[in-house]
Amino acid sequence: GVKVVSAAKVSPVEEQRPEWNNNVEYFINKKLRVWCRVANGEWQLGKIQYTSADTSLVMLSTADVVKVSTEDLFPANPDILEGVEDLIQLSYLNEPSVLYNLRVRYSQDVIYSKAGPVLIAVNPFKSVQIYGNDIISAYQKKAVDAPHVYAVADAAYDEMMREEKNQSIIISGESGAGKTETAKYAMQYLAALGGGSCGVEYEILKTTSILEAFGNAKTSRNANSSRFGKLIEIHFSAMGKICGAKLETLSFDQSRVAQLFNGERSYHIFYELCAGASPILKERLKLKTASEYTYLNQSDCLTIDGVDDAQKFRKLLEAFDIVQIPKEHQERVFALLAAVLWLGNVSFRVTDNENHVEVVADEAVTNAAMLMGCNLEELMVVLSTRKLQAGADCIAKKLTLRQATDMRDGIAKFIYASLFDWLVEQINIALEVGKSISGRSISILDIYGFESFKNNSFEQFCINYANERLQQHFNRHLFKLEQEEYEEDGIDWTKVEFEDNQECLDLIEKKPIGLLSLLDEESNFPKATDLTFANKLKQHLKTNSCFKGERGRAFRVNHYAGEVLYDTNGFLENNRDPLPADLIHLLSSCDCQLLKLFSTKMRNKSQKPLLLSDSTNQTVGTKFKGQLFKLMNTLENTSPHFIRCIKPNTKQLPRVYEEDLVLQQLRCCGVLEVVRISRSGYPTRLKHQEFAGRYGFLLSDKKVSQDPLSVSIAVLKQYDVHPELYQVGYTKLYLRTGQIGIFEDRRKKVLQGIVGLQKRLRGHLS
Ligand code: AOV
Ligand code: MG
Repeated sequence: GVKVVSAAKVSPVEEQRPEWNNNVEYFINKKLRVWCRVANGEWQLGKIQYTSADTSLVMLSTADVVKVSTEDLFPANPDILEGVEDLIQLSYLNEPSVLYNLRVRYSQDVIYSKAGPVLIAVNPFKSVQIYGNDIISAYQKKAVDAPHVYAVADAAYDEMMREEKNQSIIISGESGAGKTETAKYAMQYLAALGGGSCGVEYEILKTTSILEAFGNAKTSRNANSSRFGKLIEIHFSAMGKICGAKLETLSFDQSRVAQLFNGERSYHIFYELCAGASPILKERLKLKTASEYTYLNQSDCLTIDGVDDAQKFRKLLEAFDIVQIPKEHQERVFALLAAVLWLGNVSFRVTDNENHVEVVADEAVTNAAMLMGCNLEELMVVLSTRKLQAGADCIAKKLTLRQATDMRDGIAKFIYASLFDWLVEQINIALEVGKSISGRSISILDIYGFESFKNNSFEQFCINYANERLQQHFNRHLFKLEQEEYEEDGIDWTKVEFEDNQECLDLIEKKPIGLLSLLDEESNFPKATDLTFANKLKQHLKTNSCFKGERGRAFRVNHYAGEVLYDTNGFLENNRDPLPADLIHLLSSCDCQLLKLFSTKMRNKSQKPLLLSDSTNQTVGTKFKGQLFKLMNTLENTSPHFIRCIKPNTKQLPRVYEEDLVLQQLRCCGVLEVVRISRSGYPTRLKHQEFAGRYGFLLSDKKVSQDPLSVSIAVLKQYDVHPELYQVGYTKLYLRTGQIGIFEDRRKKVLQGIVGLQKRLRGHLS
């Protein structure tokens, strides 16, 4: 994971030690409280009774006395610092103190805190009364400044208006930590602040319901888990009014359409359609209940507690209307969804002892063909044979059961993925930024959170890869840029080395020997299997310390947020995403306008038939990497505002705060390190010219040489500023928090004095 260590390679927590060691006696004498890790691993408050070299006796608040290793003791903060807003304010920055501070706030329903520049949001798993118009206007009027997602959105807006620079709000955290909800509140705030000119803000807010219906699903971690990543770029006019938006998505692995794990669901839209379609629509789509579709009933999970799918469907129809998706398009979308469901029910009959099959001509395939608007016979042929070119002849080869099932699922996944991409396009058309763009924008990033299940597939691999990239962006900004600036300017700064996650990214991205390249290479061998792929990885990647080969098809990756065990089962197949030419041909012959469109797009991407051995065809992994790079590039050109969502328990319950789980998340996202850097750093930086230009006139000794650096130093000397409070770099002056305010006051006073004097002089003369 990401560890930030000082030059002496001690952890940030141990950094507390030297100071603390001299202080143990002090803590005993003053009867000050300490944190002490008791036998079950919990942290408890107590007072040290006695200490020897490495063990201490501590009396807990329960009056029990325990003997603990001094290593398991940390200074506790005084009562007055209980539940501070910003972790920077803590006198003692250690893990138990940070955990306790967040817990105290959480127990009072205060879910937001700051860690220096980063907002921390702890998921309440219940509704808390801290949102809505009154609170929005309080933040807008700057009547409150408590940490809040509204405050972050407000700061981004102000900075955009003031500096005319594009902003981004980057939300990260594990699956179920609250990213998507937080993103919605941020959008709500911006809509309130910048809305009113053309009403496009309502459309923007409504796109969320559409995207969630098609892109979210119930997983074991989150009943409304985003299975795609999104970056919504909200554009503002020069007056600060919203004038449009642009959506960029990070595609998802569509295997969920055809295959589900127990307890999970497919995308919400399928259940919503089945539950909410009107009788007329149902009749037209030959729609049955969700329980009758193999794609939906295979996981024994059809409903979500507390969610009314039928009502959600009505909300979706409303959203479609607001975003101006025409009714006939809506109908086509529903027909294709029903077609996907019917495809899942298509079955095959084995015709010989080599497992070759033909399609069973039942209502499933009939309805699928009807809904796709294609010829039934042709669909049955495509589902059960493959055309091969043998010299000048074209022969049809029967597929085996496995191949035919893959083909069927492949068509379903292709239709669904194309539908999702098409919807995003339609939304972008509806929200299109007007011609009079000012170029000002705020982007909100909400992707899928880091995932580690018992069984991790290609889907988790892509998700975790995206999070790995995002983590690097975070590191770069908060650590690297900071540190580089100090170092370049020759500042004596307790060097902060950090292990960033470059090695893990190399493992995945490096060419030609990285996980993605090897996957593509192996995907090109028709004979390759999951096992040959796993062996290839083990052979080539063993030198990378983030990689660990396991027995059989498995391998481990040491991600910044923890180690994940992947099963290569399905990697090749999901990466290939093959669509044979005859299928594309079939789709282009369909009556359905959308399918025609999808097939043309597919054909344009590659002129050649899209078969396995076609290396010019982009694989899923490579396409994903391309999208991710594009997204990161958009983000690179903005000033980032970071929000870290924390999941307080795995049960999705309110009022439950599992310390280990919270600690692990704080550690892997480097919260303590951020605080440490912000505290020890010099947040104000001014070029010597700027400083000298603004405060140089304060000098009483006008004989100082004219170069800005000497002027700056002379000003500091004149006011006897303590050396601890500033540092002089080659090009800039670095000041501790608060110093610039003091100089501004001095400046103002002197200027007022001058103006007063001039007035008096003028009065005297007249
Ligand atoms: P995620 O986006 O981080 O997971 P969500 O934003 O979907 O997580 O949050 C999960 C659930 O937590 C929501 O459905 C709410 O029930 C609850 N929740 C989150 N934030 C709040 C809040 N501020 N107030 C009340 N309830 C909240 V994933 O998309 O799985 O990574 O891929
Ligand atoms: Mg989400």
